[in-house]
Amino acid sequence: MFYLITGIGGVYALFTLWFALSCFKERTPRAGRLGLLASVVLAFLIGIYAWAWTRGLLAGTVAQYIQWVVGLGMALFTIALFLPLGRRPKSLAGTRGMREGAPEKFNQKDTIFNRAHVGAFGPEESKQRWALQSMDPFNGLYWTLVMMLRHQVTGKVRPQAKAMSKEEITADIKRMAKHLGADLVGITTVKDDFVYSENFSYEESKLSVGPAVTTPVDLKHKYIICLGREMDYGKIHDTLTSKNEDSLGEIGKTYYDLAHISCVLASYIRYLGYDARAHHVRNEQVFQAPHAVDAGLGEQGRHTYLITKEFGPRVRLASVTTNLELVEDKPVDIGVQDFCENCELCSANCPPQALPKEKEVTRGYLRWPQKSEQCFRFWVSGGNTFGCTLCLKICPWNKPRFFVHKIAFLGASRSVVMRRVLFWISVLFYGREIHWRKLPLPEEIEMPVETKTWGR
Ligand code: B12
Repeated sequence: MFYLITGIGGVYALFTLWFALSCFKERTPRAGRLGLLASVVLAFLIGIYAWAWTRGLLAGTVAQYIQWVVGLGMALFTIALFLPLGRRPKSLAGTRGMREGAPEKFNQKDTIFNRAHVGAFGPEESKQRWALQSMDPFNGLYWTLVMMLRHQVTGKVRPQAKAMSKEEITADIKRMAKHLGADLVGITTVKDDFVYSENFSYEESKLSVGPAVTTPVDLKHKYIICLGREMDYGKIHDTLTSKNEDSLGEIGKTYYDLAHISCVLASYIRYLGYDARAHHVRNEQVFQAPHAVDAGLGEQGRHTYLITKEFGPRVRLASVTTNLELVEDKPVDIGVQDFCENCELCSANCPPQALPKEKEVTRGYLRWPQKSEQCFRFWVSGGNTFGCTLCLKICPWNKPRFFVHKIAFLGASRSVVMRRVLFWISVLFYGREIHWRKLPLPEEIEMPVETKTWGR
């Protein structure tokens, strides 16, 4: 029993030390200091135990009995961290498992950005919606590039289709998506409930002056290829600090990466002889997150967007729809529903309180809702609040891909025991509150290039 206790204790002490060093590297010094303290305490306890054992102080029957209980307890606890415990089979049904009541279509003109564009919140906020997003280290160039890819989502289909089996072509497309830069790829069928009824047009809907101009959506494709791209941990860490521009720049960059990946992938499918359309931030006909849930990329978190096993919520999404026959992926149960029901760090830390605590039935699905107007108005209320990503930053699933975190999420995606441990580590080591600072709005705001040709 001595070797079991010292062995497991030693592994925990080393793991905690590794955790502490990782925390310093990821710029969370409080967690690093506490981790260091915990590893020293553990090492000290193991040292005392080893000393007492070698001196023969633990040879009595009671001491032996206690050692058995402690040793077995430690072993069972460690195994329980990785056993499939507390699974939610309903998650394996994806969005179908969340259906409740009658679904309703959503018009893209009613998203909060597009309402702001045509002046729903006044002329100043409609301009800020464009100007503030471009206040990044790249002077908003990525956003201009994405806008240029607005008209590259469709194209000519090659007349002779390549003959390949469904399995071969699916593997080929996934390989190509990764080659182009996607970190995650999954395939599902297009769900009509998550397709906009109409598309909003920036060019024809005059800035600050309603009404919105829209075109009906007629998406006939059967399959959707969902693409995820990781955002840099360090850059997202800077959200709502004096270095917020870096975080904003990373958002623009990832949007551009995905616009490029989705447009080129759609083009490749058309080259194979099948119709395909890219959907990216400046030209999309679908809600990305629920499709990604069905494609097995992850699950919806309390903050309403997708949490993945690989990067947590720190991913952006785009997609390609096609009539090419593909092999579908299946939704996953990685423990997010259970975790988020017991963790409210994102809603508690949302400055405009835009994340309600309870799930609600919204347009036919029981899911976590978001008060988008509150979120958006906070974005345009400061010099560094545009693109606020605090709910993502504080999410315990948002960790860099260091070894210690990979091990923790391997367990969390399987076992309820690891999920509870992880939550308490988040609260005790990283803290319950996130620190942020709002900067004043700039006096002059310059409109970005892409808006220059629109009516003002
Ligand atoms: C408009 C918009 C916003 C608006 C409004 C959000 C809203 N809920 O409407 C505002 C400004 C608030 C916003 C903020 C953010 N957004 Co936003 N947003 C969008 C956008 C462009 C359109 C969403 C939309 O049509 N909303 C209107 C209706 C549909 O909203 P809703 O009823 O609340 O439904 C939302 C979800 O619940 C989900 N959904 C709808 N039906 C169903 C059904 C089921 C079963 C499920 C599970 C989910 C689900 O889809 C909607 C968007 O997430 C999408 C891109 C896209 N096409 O999906 C990105 C998108 C959702 N945003 C994204 C992100 C990352 C953010 C921010 C973190 C900002 C940032 N810095 O990056 C914050 C997070 C705020 C929050 N907690 O939600 C990512 C999410 C990536 C992910 N991991 O899932 C997306 C997909 C953009 C992208 N291409 O990557 N966003």
